[in-house]
Amino acid sequence: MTDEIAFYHNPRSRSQMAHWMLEEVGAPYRIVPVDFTRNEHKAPAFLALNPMGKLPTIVHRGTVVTETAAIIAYLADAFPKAGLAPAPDDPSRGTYYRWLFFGAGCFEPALLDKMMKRPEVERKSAVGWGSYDDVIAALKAALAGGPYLLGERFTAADVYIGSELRFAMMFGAPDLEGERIFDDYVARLSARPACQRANAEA
Ligand SMILES: N[C@@H](CCC(=O)N[C@@H](CS)C(=O)NCC(=O)O)C(=O)O
Repeated sequence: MTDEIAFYHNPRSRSQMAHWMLEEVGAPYRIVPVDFTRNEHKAPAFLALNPMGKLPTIVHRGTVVTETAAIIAYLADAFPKAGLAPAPDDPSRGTYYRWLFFGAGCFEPALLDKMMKRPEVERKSAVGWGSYDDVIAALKAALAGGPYLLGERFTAADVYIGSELRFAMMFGAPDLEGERIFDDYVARLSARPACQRANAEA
């Protein structure tokens, strides 16, 4: 069975985050371009892989992986030589999981609320991400010890959270611009050769 990853990709999408991760781990991969304007992501062949009709999607050793955070975490484990995930018995694995899941379960929905101008719910205790302000404050606190989410160690959690932050700042999400801690973090991540290689095509 080939070790090459089939990477279903459109540079104008979240698959850009997976692209950076593929470059970080040095995985052998082949891009399968998906043209949104031609609705290729809703074609039966693609829906058979990902019934959501969404990117990113990868196929590795016969297994389909979808969901950006899952793909990033999967690649960190599948290519351990890159050292981008703490070992399962390393206590910092907990911190690592924490921020990966925070990215998918809190940061993304809070960000989309803001960007789509959805009104904040009155009972933030009943909403998993509380509020945009709480999420941003939590991220700020997490990065205070820097330079990365796990302190001195760069991990796949930085690829995911960092990609979301880059995206949020690019689109002018509130309370991020001019915040030294976010500016420095994103600049640090953007300087990584793997990030630059992935972004070269975008
Ligand atoms: N929960 C998914 C969301 C993926 C997603 O929404 N991808 C967008 C591109 S950024 C997409 O493929 N949209 C095409 C569509 O839904 O028609 C993830 O985290 O990967």
